[in-house]
Amino acid sequence: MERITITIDEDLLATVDGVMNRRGYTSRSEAIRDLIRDAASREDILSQSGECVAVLDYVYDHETRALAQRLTHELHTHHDLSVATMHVHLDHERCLETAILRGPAPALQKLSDTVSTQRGVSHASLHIIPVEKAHTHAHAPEHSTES
Ligand code: NI
Repeated sequence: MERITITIDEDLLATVDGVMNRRGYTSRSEAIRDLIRDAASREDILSQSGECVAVLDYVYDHETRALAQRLTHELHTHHDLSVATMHVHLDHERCLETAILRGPAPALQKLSDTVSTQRGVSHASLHIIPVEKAHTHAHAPEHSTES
């Protein structure tokens, strides 16, 4: 291992200490290493070219002008990436949506960015799962018209 010195502002350090206490790390170094590993594995997935599935969650204010239509429009524009969406009416103003997506990781990240940067959208989170085909196999042949 190598020892490095980093400069970090107090608020961010308080966040690191919070993570450390909640997750039971014994040192800041250990906590920071794991946080970097998390970020690195997300970056790794983004650099892969294979097929991925993803879960995109976000909360939005359905009273924000035309936001619901804009979000639906984005998913229709990318219907090739969009598998299904679940909508939950959280309260009088807010809706929670979970969209299941499928496609190349960079395209999924881009769609997620488009959704999460809309004004009125909060708590957006994207979880990408690589689904490389382990092997190929033949499915049952189609029904033959010959008898
Ligand atoms: Ni709703």
